[in-house]
Amino acid sequence: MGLQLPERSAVKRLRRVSLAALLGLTFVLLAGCGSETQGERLGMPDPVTVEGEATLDLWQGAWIAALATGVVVWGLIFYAVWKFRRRSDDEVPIQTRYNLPLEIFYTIFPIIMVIVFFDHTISTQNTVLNDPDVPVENTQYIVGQQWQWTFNYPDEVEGDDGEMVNVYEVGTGARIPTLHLPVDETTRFELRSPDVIHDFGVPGFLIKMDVMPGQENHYQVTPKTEGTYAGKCYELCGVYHSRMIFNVKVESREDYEAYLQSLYDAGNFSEQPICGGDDARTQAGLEEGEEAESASEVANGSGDESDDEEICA
Ligand SMILES: [Cu+2]
Repeated sequence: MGLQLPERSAVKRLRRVSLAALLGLTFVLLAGCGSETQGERLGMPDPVTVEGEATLDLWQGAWIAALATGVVVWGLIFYAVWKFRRRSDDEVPIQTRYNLPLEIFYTIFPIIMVIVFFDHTISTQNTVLNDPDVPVENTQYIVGQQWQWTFNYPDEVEGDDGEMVNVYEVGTGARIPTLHLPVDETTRFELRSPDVIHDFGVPGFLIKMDVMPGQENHYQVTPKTEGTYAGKCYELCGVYHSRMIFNVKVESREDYEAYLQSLYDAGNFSEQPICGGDDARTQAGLEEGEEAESASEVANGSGDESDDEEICA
């Protein structure tokens, strides 16, 4: 017995499927217009940085393109299923067919799509990693160490001897550190690790990046609004990985400078950015005295290093 569908119900079903596909496409296209809710952002958090908006555009654009392609493909599948169905028990539909224009289309079009996706990805990547049109106003050295973060602000505060010094905050398992950022200024994060791979990210930045020993990774953010945001390590980096949480405070330039000065006043300053705090390279299970030298001692001990890029090398 062959499959025979009553003509009328099949037509109705096709209409219903087409209508559903059209509604779906309309919803998706409209979703790109507002971006006020997480649904409209297709699951992305609300971007708090200029760079995050570029990432959101890429995300939404890619989904719209992918879903539009899906609708065309599904439409063609249903059309082919309907048009070339077996019409009677005695008939076997033609099994081979070719259509040269169609074959050229489905070969060339995906290639064009990949090129367009690639182009948009590269331009967004350039924006979030190092936009040549946007001058970097602040550089911060972010060190991920087992199992907390050290935030360095090099050459930001004038020391008592008139030299600009680096000020820093070291987080510990018991004290969650706060990274301070001036609003409406572009800050570049230089990511360093003295031990294992960590991953530095804040959901509202719409970017996270591995912090790898021996690798100088970086990205930049331009926060748009003042506020406090939560961040964490996104790479399972050891037994106390879950303690690698931190806060980000976006504030005015005056508050930012006052905070940096408070770090200096508290004695948290050095000539060069420090590579992790006292907890760095402290491994659970090691006997007392067997522990590796703290990374800050390592960094401070090699005080004649003048190149900032040497940090955690
Ligand atoms: Cu980590």
